[in-house]
Amino acid sequence: MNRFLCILSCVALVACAPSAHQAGEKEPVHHELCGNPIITNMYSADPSAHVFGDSLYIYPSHDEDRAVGFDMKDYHVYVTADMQNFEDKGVIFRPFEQTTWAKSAAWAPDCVERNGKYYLYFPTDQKHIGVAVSDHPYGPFEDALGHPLISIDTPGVICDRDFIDPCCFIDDDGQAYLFVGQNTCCCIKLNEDMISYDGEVHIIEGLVEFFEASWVHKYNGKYYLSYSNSALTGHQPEIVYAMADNPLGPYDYKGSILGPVSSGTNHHSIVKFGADWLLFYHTGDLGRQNWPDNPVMGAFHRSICVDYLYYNEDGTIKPVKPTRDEERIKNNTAFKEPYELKL
Ligand code: FUB
Repeated sequence: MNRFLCILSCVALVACAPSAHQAGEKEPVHHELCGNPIITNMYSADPSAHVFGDSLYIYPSHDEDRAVGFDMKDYHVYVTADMQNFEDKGVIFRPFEQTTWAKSAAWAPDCVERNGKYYLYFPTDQKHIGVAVSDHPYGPFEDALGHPLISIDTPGVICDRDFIDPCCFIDDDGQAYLFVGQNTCCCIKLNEDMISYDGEVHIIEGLVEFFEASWVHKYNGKYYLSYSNSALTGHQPEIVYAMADNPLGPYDYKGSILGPVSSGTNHHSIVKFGADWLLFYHTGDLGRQNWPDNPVMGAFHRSICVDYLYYNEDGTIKPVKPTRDEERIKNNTAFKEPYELKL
């Protein structure tokens, strides 16, 4: 080949080489974060964050103002396109009013999208997991089954404490998994309809000091199961994680992502939004600010935070250093006057 032809073919090769983002595809956007906590209009905990379309949705638990204990009755959703403004879309589901069977403890939920429908998995009564469905990510949701999807006494379930904290993960091949439980991490493979499963309960192996708050995500072909470790072993719970080649494991324990937070309980989610990987979690900072004479109120008046999450070259996760914005804490409106604490 003469020199001219050689240069020409090199130029053609470069021009035809696929770029990281093909023509027409949008370059992922980097979002600046607004400061923690991100939700300050009410108390919110157990953030389950998902990207649907161009927006990020957060499905938290709703800690009631002035509650003494975990008093949660309904679910809100928050939506953002820019990580600066979080719109409260209001109540999307009330399990005690909208089901015939749920009576108490509407704790940490999760929500996923499949074939244009949205499925809200919610725990109640510390023993049931229900599923509600909607045509929109912001509801309204309706009980899909008229009974729980799975309960603590379902054959195959191993649970010696609360049967709570559902986390739904949909793999690239379309198989959906629901992880759930305290002390033991159980998992069921959901059917295509997302409201039934194949009957088998899998017990996840390889987790160290698993307590609660399981969350599964995928990065570079590997599965990451992160969770809150046990408060019963003499330390405050941390968010730790393990990695596997298969969603059902066995998992290989890796270590801590987030240290103890000011609320006692630790509960998180991990999601990629635009160019950034994000760790959502909660703290008791608003509760502590609003109940200065009673620091335990931070445990029941939590609020959602977010920080960037980074990976090492080998795929392990770098520990996250939580950030805190004093102005946002001071100016919160979650605390509703007049102050009347009934202990
Ligand atoms: O919010 C109530 C419970 O506290 C959740 O289910 C646990 O994960 C812990 O955050």
